[in-house]
Amino acid sequence: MSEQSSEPFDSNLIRQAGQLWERATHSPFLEGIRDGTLPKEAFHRWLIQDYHFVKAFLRFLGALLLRSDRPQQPLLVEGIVALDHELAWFEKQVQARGLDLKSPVHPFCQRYNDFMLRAVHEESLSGLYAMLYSLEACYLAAWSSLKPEGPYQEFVERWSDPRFRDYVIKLRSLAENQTDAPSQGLVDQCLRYEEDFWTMAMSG
Ligand code: MP5
Repeated sequence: MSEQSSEPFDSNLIRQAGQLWERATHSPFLEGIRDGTLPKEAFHRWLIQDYHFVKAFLRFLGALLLRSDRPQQPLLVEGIVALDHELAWFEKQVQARGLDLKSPVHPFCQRYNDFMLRAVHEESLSGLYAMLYSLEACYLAAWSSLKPEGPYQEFVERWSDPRFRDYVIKLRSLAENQTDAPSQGLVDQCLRYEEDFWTMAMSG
C-alpha cells in the first residue's frame, strides 16, 4: 500500500479481495462488448438496471456526505455532482433507445441497492469509504479494459476517462487513510454484487 501511488488499483483492499476482484471486473458481458457479440437485450437490461443503481448510489453518497467530517466533504461533493450529471446522461441514453425509465428494478439490483442504503446508516465511515472506492474502482477496471470503439464507445470512454481515474485515485487515498478490519468484509460484499450485476445483464 502506498499513499503516494498514482495507480488506482494499488490497494490492499483489492489485493485481499483476490478472486472476488477478478470476478467483479471480468465477465461474459464485457467480453461480448470486446468481441462485438453482446446481445442488444443484454445491453439494454444492463443500461436500465445501472440507471436504477446510480439513482440509489446518489442517495448513498448524499447520506455519506451527511455523516462525513469537513475534510472529506469536497471529494464527496465532487462525486455527488458527477452522479447528478451521470443520471441525466443515463436518462438520455435510455430514452434514445426507446426504453422505459420506469422499468422494474431487477431483484439483483434491488439487493445491491438495499445493501448500500442500509450500510450507509449502519456501518463505520471507514467501511463506507472502502465500499465507495471499491465499487468505483470496479467500473474503472472493467470498462477501461475495453477499446473505445464500436457501438458502446461512449460507455467505455465514460468509465476510462482520466478525470474518472483521478477521482478513483483520490477515493483510494480516502479509503486507505482510514482502513480498519471490517472494511474488507464490506468491500468483498460489494464485489460479489458487482459480479452478480454482470450476470444479471447477461442472463436476465
Ligand atoms: C458503478 C455503476 C460505478 N455505475 N454500476 C455498478 C453496478 N457499479 C458501479 O458508479 P458510477 O457512478 O457510474 O461511476
